Amino acid sequence: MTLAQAIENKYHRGIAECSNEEIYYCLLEMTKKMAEDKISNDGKKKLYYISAEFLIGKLLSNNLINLGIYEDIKKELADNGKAIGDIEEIELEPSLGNGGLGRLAACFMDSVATLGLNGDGVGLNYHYGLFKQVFDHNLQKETPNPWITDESWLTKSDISYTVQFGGFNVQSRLYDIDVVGYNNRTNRLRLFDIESVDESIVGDTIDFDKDQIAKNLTLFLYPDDSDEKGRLLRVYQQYFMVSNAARLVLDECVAKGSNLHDLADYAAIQINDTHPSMVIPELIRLLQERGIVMDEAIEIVSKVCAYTNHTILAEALEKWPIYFLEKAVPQLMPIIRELDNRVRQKVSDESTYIIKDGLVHMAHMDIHYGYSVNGVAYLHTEILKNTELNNFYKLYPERFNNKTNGITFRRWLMACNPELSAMITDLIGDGWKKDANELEKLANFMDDDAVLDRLLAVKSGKKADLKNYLKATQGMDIDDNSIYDIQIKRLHEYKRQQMNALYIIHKYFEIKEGKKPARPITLFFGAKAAPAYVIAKDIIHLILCLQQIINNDPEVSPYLKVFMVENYNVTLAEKLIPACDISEQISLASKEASGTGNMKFMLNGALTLGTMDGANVEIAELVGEDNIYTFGESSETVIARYERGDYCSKDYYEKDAALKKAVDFIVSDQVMAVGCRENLERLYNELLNKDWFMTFPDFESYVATKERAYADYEDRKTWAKKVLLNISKAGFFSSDRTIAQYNDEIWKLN
Ligand code: GPU
Repeated sequence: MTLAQAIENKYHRGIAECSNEEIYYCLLEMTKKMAEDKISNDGKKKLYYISAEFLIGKLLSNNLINLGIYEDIKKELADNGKAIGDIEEIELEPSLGNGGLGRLAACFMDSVATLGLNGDGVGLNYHYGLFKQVFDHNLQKETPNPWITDESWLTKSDISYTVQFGGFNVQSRLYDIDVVGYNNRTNRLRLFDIESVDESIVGDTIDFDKDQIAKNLTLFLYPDDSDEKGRLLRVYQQYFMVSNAARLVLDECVAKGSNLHDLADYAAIQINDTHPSMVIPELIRLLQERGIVMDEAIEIVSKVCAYTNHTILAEALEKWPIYFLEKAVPQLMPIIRELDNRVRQKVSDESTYIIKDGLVHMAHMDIHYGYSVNGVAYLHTEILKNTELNNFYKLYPERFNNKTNGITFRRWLMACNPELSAMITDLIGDGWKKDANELEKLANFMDDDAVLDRLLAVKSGKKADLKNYLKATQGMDIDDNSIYDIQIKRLHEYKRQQMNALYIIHKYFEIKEGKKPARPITLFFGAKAAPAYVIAKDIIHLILCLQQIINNDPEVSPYLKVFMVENYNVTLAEKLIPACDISEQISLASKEASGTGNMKFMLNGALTLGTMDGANVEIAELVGEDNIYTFGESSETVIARYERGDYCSKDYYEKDAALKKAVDFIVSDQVMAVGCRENLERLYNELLNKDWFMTFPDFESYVATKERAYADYEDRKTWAKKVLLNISKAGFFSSDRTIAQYNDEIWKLN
């Protein structure tokens, strides 16, 4: 059916006579129908990817591309005076994730379907998802972000379970979102909700009554966990997610012929970080309920569950107080105690016990009772094996493996950068869309001036697009002749947006002193800070203050501008990434497990300015040192310094005059005039007295390397060659490769 026919049937009018809303809802209906026709349950064994987050982004364009009808629809719309971009604007972005972990899960689901594998995602249907970020007086404010409309990608199913908590029950309801593979089958995202959810308890802020679990359970993603009630609510959410997931797994496997003893022939469960870890005791509990004895239940579950670790940050490794679990999920505690006792009987190393000092260590349970443990980049997995999880590695070396992250090229190239996609296809054909390694063929054009010119022209076009978009949506005045230097990711001290801010101050002083850059520079930021993460919010405050001071200074703004986009999300990422010249990946070495933004930028022709951390290490290896800007101390140096415990930020501050000047500016009258004393002084003191993520030792090499990148940018032809080389090497970072490895080495579907 053409769009015109669908519109005629629905509205009895032509496309040109319809509003953008009407067209959107018609396309939604039409696409959903086409996607559903491709739902398949083929394959005896099925993957269940359980995750608290699926940051799927808008779905219309992606689904049209994966169904192979994007170009036709775009043309039909254009013929009727409509732009597909305007129709896309109608869709609200589901905000079911925080950042990298959730976006990775979404890319993985796309690749699982695209590779024709039988696998669903299982998670929660948060009504307000992550908060919407608003800037007010240079401060982040959080407001609710409703995204569910009457007609949406969600389909209500008839699946519902009673989930038991300490003292009360709730009734669940499953909603599905189709996951359309690229020219392949449709799988599903299974999102559980509660029947008794009550949106009316949320007002204009993200505060709500945390005691009324049966009303609030699925309202927000990771509600504020700065207080005990918030953390307890998170336990309720996690159990609700896994109890539903476990029942879904068992019911589907039984329906397919499993007698439960052979569950591992029917199901593989991937535990996405520790948020779903309670699925292990819950499955054991349910198997016992269905007549299987404890010994065998443990054995079965241990052949089904595999765990992915996404961080070495100690504060992110979940440990729940026993009394939390006793209160929320008392039925699990006897099982967790039994699992711990069994570890105690066979293992002497107390550091690996599940229950210690009144806390339940979720990752420990996953490692003892899962059959696979993986990190998400080569360096990360090495650090897990040799340092963080070394005691476990010694017990179970065969369980540890690496799966370097990846991204789906459908969304992160074909959909967000059709101009670059078309250029690539003109040069090497469209085989790269199914086999990303074919991008290597671009290396044949390294000395072709016409190709290099076209590459630069595509980039200029995307820079102009971004300029226009941000002018229209956020009122920003951007010079598209400037270098676009972009840092977009969650705000966290280890990601070191504060170091970039110190660079900006440093540059501001240089310009004031008459040292003007060869070409104007625009620094973009996009980042949300967790509502309770005080210093992260102070860093946003500093950046917004700098934006106000610098952009309004007629001496400086012709050469340097700063823009922090409001409410950074997937939709904005899709506009920012194709326009980027320099990709900031400046985490403290050893702290960023992988990063995936780094891969998206590389694929879209930005050069990386980064530390040797996470997947940056693999990017550097692939492109070679001439085609990446690396700087800073190594992960070994950093880990050794933490072990010695002798880092003193003040020493660096006293020794480096440029650094001192930049840091002092934070509490200068000039910044105070546009900012809040409390926030700025707190940040200043934090840096001076702690600087836990060691920005000061890397500052000098960061500045020097950034300057070198800016200088290199002026040799446009050499720059274009580096860009082309980067794109040609990006194939490795396709999530199709990552998923093929998960399947070959962990899930073994088919
Ligand atoms: N990550 Br743990 C998150 O986004 N959220 C989390 O709660 C945890 C990890 C990220 C890592 O920080 C990032 O390095 C990685 O690329 C991403 O997960 C996907 O593995």
